[in-house]
Amino acid sequence: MRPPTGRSPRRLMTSPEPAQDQTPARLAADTDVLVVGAGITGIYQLFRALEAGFSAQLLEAGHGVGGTWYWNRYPGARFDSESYTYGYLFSKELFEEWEWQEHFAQQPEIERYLNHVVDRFDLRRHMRCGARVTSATYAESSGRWAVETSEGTEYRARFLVAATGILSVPYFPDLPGRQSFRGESYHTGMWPETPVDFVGKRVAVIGTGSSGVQVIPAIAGEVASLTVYQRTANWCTPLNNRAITPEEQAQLRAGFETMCETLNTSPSGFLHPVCDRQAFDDSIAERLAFFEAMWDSPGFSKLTSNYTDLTANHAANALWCEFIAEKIRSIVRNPETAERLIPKDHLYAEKRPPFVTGYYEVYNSPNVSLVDLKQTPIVRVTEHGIETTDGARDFDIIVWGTGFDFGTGALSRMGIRGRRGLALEDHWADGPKTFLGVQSAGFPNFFFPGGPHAAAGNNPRYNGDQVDFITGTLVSLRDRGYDTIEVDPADEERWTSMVDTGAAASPFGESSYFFGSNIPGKPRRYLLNSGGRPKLFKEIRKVVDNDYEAFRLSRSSDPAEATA
Ligand code: NA7
Repeated sequence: MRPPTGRSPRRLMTSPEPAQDQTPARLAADTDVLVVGAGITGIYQLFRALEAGFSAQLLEAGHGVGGTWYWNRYPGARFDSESYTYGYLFSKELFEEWEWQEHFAQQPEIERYLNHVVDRFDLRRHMRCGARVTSATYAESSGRWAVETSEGTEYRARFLVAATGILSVPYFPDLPGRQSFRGESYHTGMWPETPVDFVGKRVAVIGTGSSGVQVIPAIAGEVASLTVYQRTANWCTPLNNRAITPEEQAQLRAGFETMCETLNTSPSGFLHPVCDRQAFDDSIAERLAFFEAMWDSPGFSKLTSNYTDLTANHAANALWCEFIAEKIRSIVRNPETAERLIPKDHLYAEKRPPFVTGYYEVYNSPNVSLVDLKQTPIVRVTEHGIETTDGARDFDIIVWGTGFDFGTGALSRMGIRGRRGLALEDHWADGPKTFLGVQSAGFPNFFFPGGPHAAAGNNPRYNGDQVDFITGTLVSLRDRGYDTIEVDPADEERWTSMVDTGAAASPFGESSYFFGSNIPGKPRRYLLNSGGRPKLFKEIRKVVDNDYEAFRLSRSSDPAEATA
């Protein structure tokens, strides 16, 4: 793949060159494509747009690139998808030259990788970090987006691509006194660049989702005391991470094409082999041996390679849960603590299952204790610590592993205004409405790859499909002299209905954040697409084959467009 280095971007036929003498003082850039977010999707979108010959810029709120992998720099943060299946696959050279150290890389390595990609493809000069988008307004007269940032600058673009992520707006529960705590307070999703010193400190961790259960074992050995505040126990299973051997590195390089093919035909974007049996096809002894093999298998294969009826058949799922419960009882020495760590209110994968390294083991340490918030809820945060119905404890540090406003959080907070000033957050007041998880009606030339409604599974794989689709669409528009594209409301309605009705087929229950249920007042709508990547692929192909009939294409010089 040829990097865009040194190419002079071709501008869209209708994009005027910014006239120097008319440029307002605050105008920082005027481009064909403006990308928001320097996460894995935004970096790829910037690369693709430049490669296709568009002028492009990227704005990022963080002071460095990486998105999720910039903000979530807490101790223990790492992939739970295999590193080589999560990274970019658009360039074989890149794949060959970057050797991941572990099957599930840790945050510092991931951040280094994304910085390497940015430099390798000479993207940094097209990026502006520390610039948070505060508003984005579509001007119908010019057919262009005007985007303002926290720096007080304005950017204009024909196409706006928000690659702002689905897990990028941290959620803090509205607990009385939260602001009054005088010690140090950190959210896992907004971790400071300067490392936090936990040594000898009294630490509280609130939340036992994927982030909480990663940070807990990572700091347990350093702190004076660690108190874990758990509201809902999760079905945690071992990540089974290990270093990638030199032989495996060679195999990965030699098998690149085959690996890509497997990933592209896997519904959820993993390499894990699919099981050929249902749970009750096996005898009790065979099932036990199979579950042991699952327990020892890497990451998400406990879901993707498990019995085919695991999530559809409650009896099958209950057997797997009982197996995990026995594992927890065998690891955690205090029987009461073990029972509190075993979920009683949901089956496996009804909530997003976390993967852990040494998690249950930490509860055997004398300096670690577990508070069950179902029995003794938090009453308030005090100046010195946390008070539950069982009394108060003092802390030096509180870690909030309390999750994110999933799917729509960032997009609803960016001040996006489409036709006739339509606010995206109003258009989505009852839940997101999208076509292919990339566009909404009433918001011409605005795309949001990696947003809600796309698929489910190994995120970069299907977010990459969306970026490829968007880039191909922009090229097609340019080739045919169009400069405006907007999805037909009927197709938005069709895709949104498909997502809503397909929610019943999702393994995730309504109590999972995939339905927005962790945010008070948020509409309970499914935010993924249970048709998965195959459905997304199929529909993208149909759109292209049918000459974009789901979209209205126009020229900004058309009178209808100018006055619409
Ligand atoms: P999650 O998975 O949403 O977990 C959030 C945790 O915070 C979860 O245990 C919640 O308990 C807990 N929580 C939320 N609100 C409260 C209050 N008010 N009191 C106590 N505990 C609370 O977020 P993560 O950051 O762990 O993981 C998000 C994704 O990042 C993950 O799925 C990966 O894709 C990476 P609850 O279950 O709601 O009872």
